[in-house]
Amino acid sequence: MAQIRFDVLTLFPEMFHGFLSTSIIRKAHEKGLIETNVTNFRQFATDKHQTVDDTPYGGGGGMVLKPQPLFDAVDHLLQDAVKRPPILLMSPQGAPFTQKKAEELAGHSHLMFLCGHYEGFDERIRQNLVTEEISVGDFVLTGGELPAMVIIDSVSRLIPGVLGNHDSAAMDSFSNGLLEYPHYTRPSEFRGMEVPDILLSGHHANMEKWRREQSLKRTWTRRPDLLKSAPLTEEDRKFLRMLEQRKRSE
Ligand code: 4G0
Repeated sequence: MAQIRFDVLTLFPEMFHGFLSTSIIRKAHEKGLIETNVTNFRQFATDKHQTVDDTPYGGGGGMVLKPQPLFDAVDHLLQDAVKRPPILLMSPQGAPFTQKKAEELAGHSHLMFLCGHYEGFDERIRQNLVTEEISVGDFVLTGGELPAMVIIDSVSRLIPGVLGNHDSAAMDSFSNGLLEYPHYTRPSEFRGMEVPDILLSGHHANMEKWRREQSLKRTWTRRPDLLKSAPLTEEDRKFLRMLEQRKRSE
């Protein structure tokens, strides 16, 4: 049995084909670590035109996604399920998706994603089917498919065995609450651009100190909001105070 199963409900299943057949996600499937099932909920429409939307009560423009095809699709997918998974609605009005949320979702054995291309979802879908409404950022897309792929990708890489030891999830940005330090590889000089001397010194403690300070400096410059919740040592705080002083005196 896979570590985690992703069920996706969408009107555009083809959008997932490239994603699911590529690189790390494909390998995770081949290793049996993750399982993804993409369903076109149009197949649960009951009329001969396979209608999934209708005009809104109260008038006004646009179309609203009918509740019946989605409720029936979820019932069908969960008929043999022992417990109900989180049912996530991809929406710009949702709670912000974060690394912390990815870690929480990675603790489940089953997740279900509802993707729409509609301004309007019948409110009963939200209130009685969906357990969480999630947004991947403050922007609007033509549909919830890309956000669902974003979440599936970020959750999958947290499943043990999906990433090689090499790029393990414990190593990256956010795992220590800070942005990453700059990386360099050979050559030590390229078109006149040099690698910082300290990284060529071989002095392990100095290199670690430099990396920590670069992380702190980058976070301070680009994402000062992250410093409020990052675990910082007294030495980190001292370095940040120095950056503040230096800024005030320039
Ligand atoms: C408008 C998610 C658009 C409303 C979905 C869905 C961006 C995001 C869409 C809905 C999306 C995001 C109420 C389901 C589809 N665009 N930022 N487009 N509802 O995560």
